[in-house]
Amino acid sequence: MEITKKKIGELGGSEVTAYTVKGKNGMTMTCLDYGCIITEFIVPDREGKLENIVLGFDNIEDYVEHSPYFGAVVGRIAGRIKEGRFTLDGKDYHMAKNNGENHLHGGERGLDKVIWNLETKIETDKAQLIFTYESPDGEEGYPGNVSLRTVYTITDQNELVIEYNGTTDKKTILNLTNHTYFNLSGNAKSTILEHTLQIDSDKFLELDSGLMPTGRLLDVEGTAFDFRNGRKVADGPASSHPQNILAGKGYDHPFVLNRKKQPAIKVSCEESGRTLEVETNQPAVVLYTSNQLEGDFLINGNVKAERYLALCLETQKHPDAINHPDFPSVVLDKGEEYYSYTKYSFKVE
Ligand code: G6D
Repeated sequence: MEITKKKIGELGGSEVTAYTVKGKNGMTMTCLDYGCIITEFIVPDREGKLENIVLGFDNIEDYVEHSPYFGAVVGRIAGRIKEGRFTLDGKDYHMAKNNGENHLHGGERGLDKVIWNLETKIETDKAQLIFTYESPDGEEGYPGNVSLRTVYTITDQNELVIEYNGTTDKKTILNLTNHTYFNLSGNAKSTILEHTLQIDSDKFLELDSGLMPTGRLLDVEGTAFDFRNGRKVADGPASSHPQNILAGKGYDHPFVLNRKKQPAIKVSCEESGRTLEVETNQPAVVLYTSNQLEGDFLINGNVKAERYLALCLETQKHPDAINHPDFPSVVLDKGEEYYSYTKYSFKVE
């Protein structure tokens, strides 16, 4: 393993640095201390061809101007909070409504838009990028001084493990995820519509027109949401199911993981032979198929932004859980530790 770094620009008077980790079996990952953003992820296809399988930019300005959370850690609360408000121990909190009438991905300046401290650790067959950030009490309207740690572990077995730790000095809410957009065809040469996706999930969360969970869990049986035995992503945009249509003709839904088998999720690309397997300790995963990825800008240097160019697998607790007592709790109290684990394994078939 080897790690190199280089300054790629400045934001708000602070330097932004890119770190590149190179494994011995072809995997190379580059990320920024800004938002822990994964900007490039190179893995081999079945012929050994090394290509990038994530959406990103090669400059910081494009991230600021165009990025829909490409590659970023999002939070303090991933997903939406209805009307940007919640009550904790009888106190009402009101936060930015940065997505229509709702709060999304930690607000106007969420964790994807701050510069984290970064230390590196290297061993023979793995390397770690250890990001830390002290989120002050009241940041984006969230209570508590929260100490955050994100660790990316990259191995010579072409795996990426993402772990989050969080502690607080007073009761708060916390639910982080990574918002990387994957496209296993390589260099986004095709959309993900022909990718095959498998998710070990019997239920998904019904969304309202604002993409907020209604609280109802819907059965995947007999719908385009049934990924238990594998299904082409294209089935979503082609589906007449009201939830596929409501999401902008695709998926933007939390799936409740059965947690009976690992990997919980598998993505396959017949064209390249690449596969991605996901294991996690989280109870849910939001599948987003880039239904809203449109705009007049280039991604990865030469790819025009277009819908269905990639898919996100945002492992997390259920969105808006603070307003749904029957969802797994996102409350973190003083003396408790928040911990989240997700492993991405890249293989070929
Ligand atoms: C859209 O609804 C989707 C979100 O799920 C996604 O995270 C965002 O675009 C990037 O708002």
